[in-house]
Amino acid sequence: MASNRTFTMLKPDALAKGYIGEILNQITGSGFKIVAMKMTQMTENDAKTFYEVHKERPFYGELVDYMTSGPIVAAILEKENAVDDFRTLIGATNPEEAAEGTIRKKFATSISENAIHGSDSDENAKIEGNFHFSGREQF
Ligand code: FUP
Repeated sequence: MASNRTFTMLKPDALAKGYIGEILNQITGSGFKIVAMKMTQMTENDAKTFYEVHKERPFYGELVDYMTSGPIVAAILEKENAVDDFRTLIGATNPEEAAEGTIRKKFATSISENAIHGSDSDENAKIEGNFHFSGREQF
């Protein structure tokens, strides 16, 4: 059964450019309800753990450095078919390949500084949401 929740992070480049409001507006305007949210900064250990699946990839070190370089906004979002619909809303990993109107097309800098994260499965949405939020921070 498909879950109705996904997890997102507005990444350091999006915050540095002042896009929090516009991005959240697009998310809620697309039918997602925010059920958990915080502004925080990941430690090196946090980022290494969060992105552990990528640890053998050549960009892993750069990814960890980037994700710890400034604050992020983490959130859990609720909507029917949340994981897939949110992946559609944010667009392809590489903003040059992202569809017109998607969040990455509009706000991302590059494939590594790509403005926003969206979970890729229901299972990962749960793991990632619980990584950032305790039970009583999830509404
Ligand atoms: P996505 O699911 O679209 O966030 O993409 P991936 O899980 O494949 O990658 C996670 C993050 O690694 C991306 F958001 C940015 C970074 N990355 C790179 O820096 N270079 C790459 O070639 C691929 C991913």
